[in-house]
Amino acid sequence: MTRSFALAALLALASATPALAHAGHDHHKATGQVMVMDAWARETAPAQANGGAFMTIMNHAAAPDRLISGGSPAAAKVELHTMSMDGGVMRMRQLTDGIAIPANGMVELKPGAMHIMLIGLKGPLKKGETVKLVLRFEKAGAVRLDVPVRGIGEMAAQKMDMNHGAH
Ligand SMILES: [Cu+2]
Repeated sequence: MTRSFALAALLALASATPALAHAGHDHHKATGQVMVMDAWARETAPAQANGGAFMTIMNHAAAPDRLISGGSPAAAKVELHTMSMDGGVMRMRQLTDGIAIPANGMVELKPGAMHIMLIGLKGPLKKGETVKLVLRFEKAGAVRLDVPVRGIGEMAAQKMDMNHGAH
């Protein structure tokens, strides 16, 4: 089951990615050219109030861009967070200045590091479903995503997908 799900997710990504890239080139040629790859959200327990979403954001433009905010119909609000060690304790804090995406560079949002937080979930994120997410960039504008929900046990499979996706 896990394997076929990972494959299905990979196929879904493969078909979704070119469309996104194309939209970026059509509408934002002169400003930002942002592409989101390998987006996924982690499944949540029924009582869990918040969820995390992770992805690789690439900026194909010669100028830096910045992820400034996000939104989702699945949550009351979307925040940009980071995690860091503070006196031996992992702490999460909001990145109120957004996340800089370097010119011709990429930023990886992943568990234990920078991530997107869905605050006030309207229901649990269920493995196999997708979550609608819009990311707003300073220059590239809004990027709309259908983010697949994955189980915690599928993180190894996700790593494999990412290697394949990047090359
Ligand atoms: Cu968070």
